[in-house]
Amino acid sequence: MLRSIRSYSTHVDLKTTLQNAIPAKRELYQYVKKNLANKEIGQLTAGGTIGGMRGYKSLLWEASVVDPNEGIRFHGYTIQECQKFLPKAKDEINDPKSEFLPESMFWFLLTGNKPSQDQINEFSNELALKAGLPDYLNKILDSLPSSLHPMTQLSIAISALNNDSKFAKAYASGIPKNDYWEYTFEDSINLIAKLPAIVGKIYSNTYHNGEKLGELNLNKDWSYNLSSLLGLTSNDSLNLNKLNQDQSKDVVNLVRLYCALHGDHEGGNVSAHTTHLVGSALSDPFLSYSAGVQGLAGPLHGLAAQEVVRFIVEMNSNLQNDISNSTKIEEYLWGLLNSKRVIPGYGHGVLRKPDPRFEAMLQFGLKRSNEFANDELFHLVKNLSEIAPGVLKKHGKTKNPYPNVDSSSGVLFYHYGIKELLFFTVIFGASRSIGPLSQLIWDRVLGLPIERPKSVDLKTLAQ
Ligand code: CMX
Repeated sequence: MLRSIRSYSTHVDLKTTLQNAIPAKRELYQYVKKNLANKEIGQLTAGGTIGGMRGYKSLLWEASVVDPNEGIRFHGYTIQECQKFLPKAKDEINDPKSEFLPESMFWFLLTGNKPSQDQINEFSNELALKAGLPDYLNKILDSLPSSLHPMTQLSIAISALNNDSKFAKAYASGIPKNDYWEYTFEDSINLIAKLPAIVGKIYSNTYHNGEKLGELNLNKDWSYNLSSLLGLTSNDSLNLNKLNQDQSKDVVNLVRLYCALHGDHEGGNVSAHTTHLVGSALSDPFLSYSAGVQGLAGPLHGLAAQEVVRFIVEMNSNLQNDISNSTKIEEYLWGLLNSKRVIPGYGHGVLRKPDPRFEAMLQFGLKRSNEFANDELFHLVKNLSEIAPGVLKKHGKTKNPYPNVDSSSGVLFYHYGIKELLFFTVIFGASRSIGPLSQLIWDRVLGLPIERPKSVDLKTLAQ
């Protein structure tokens, strides 16, 4: 049963809802700062310092926590709970196959309050109104070679938007520290709003000669517009993959679920931590998140999304479509491990059980059993999730032999026709904005200081 969650009047917008939550949180921050500064919350060890700071509780992060065994909780709520109480698109409220919206998740992450349907309808509309790209950005994107990795293009586009940063301008004009959050908030909303158009343009420029693939629709939600600009909705002038009405509806819901679930995973992952670190120097949200995107582009983090699909496609071809043959699958995996390669989509820095985001994405396909009945890649991912943990356990190195978030989502997009491997992490990049940017706003509300941990050399550690 769902616990009760605060929700304010349906007429209060996101900024006011946030504003209402600020005094209590500022008071709590001051209390901790004044009274509990010396409270111990863990021990530092030489092993932790040379081992990527695993388990160091050294970052303030408000919206989510990852439990090693249960996975992500957003303000204490599981994925399934969020799926039940967060608002859907206004014209699909009663559709059981329709998923809740990433903008609902952003609202919840940022304020800790459940938004009403009216609030989300208005917020989706605000995002659509702010979605257009300035001319200079279109020109920058058009000037990039299509051979440039789409993640590099994404990072360039986001950092270029700092040309219009309200925070940077306000800071230069000397505003008081207590007001920083308001400009950070405006920049963050503008950035999130523009991501569908940026992502759509990168896709079109890189793979479709800059052709127009869809339209921004002011009456639709953020994910619908993102799907449309990727040429995935059946009403578009160019329905690239010739999806029928049901498939188009499904793929929009895939984008909704994927983006809502990939948005935040507490503070220590590379993209979130990098955004927070760069933002701690008072770099504006565009510069901060652009740095986060560069971290997401690493193969041990978000780029695993592309590596998983490459790996599944290659394994399927190697198995000659014999996807239920566990002996052959095990042999294939041992081949990888013996050549010192990792199994993409498996393992995690914190989790010690299968990632519930993996399960939720797998369920998306399983619920559409007719649609996915003949999709060998999807079924291979499922079979692999039952076989690979045993192999990794025997291999004996990986602390978490189970599938992570990147394991299942790529093949779902592949099914609906997004087959350009290098592009997968760009969708992750659009999604990941919502968690780190919510935290960046809180960083400015609380006035967190510049991050400056102490480093130590090996000689000192060896003493
Ligand atoms: N396949 C093979 N070996 C693996 C492995 C995997 N999937 N995951 C971990 N290992 C190995 C590590 O390489 C390490 O080996 P060495 O001791 O020789 O260096 C050993 O097991 C211990 O690693 P760990 O403590 O279990 O894992 P880390 O916290 O160091 O790394 C992660 C976590 C995700 C980088 C790692 O599991 C990995 O490389 N996985 C494959 C890539 C991937 O799926 N990344 C996506 C993660 C989700 C995301 O952030 O998007």
